[in-house]
Amino acid sequence: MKFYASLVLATGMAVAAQTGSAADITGTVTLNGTPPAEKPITPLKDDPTCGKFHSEMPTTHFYVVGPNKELADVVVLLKGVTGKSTGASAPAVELDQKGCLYEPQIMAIQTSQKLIVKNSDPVLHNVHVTPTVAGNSEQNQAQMAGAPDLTMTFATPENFMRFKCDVHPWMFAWVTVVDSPYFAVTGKDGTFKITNVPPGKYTLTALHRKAAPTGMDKEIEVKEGETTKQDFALEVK
Ligand SMILES: [Cu+2]
Repeated sequence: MKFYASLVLATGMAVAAQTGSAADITGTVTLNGTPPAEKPITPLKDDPTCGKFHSEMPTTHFYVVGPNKELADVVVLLKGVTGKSTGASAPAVELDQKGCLYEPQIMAIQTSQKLIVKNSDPVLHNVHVTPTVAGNSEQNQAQMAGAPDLTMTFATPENFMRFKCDVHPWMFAWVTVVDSPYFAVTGKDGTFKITNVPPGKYTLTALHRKAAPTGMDKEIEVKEGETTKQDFALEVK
């Protein structure tokens, strides 16, 4: 009985130590300057099939900016942290094709994490992945209406790996592959939260396809059990 009690105590302490050591990184990304007007996707609106899915003229979404300059679609990650992926056991994530557009257009996954590519449209799409980093292979697969989901994984970190559709030349998505679970993508409020980061010094990078395609770096230190706050102010390019 005594032995059992001490085991429970030991386990409890181990859990407490674990939750106490790792910490979160949070912040907000804002955009300075006025972004250029988004471009109308006229070929989509004019397409006899896909055009029907859009009552208004669809546009690009290069800069998704909130009322207080909050910037969405920014991938924030710990630069150079590799070999820490938990992707093989992490839940799968989805990339959909809807209204002849990829949804979402910006996302991030871990290496070895399953990416499920869906076709929610009653039309044929052709999913064409064009990696630029050795280790990630090009993929080119037709996906009929109602066809089963495609499942993909990527082995190597890559920023903004491009997905295109060979049937609809306006369809793009950019998927960033990270070799750790330490990343987040900002939502419409511009905020991000990276959780359970082991204490240490890191370079935190904010990547935006237009404003910071190669990333804006900030040197940070994560301290045990203490939330690290780091904002980014990107500039229109
Ligand atoms: Cu398509």
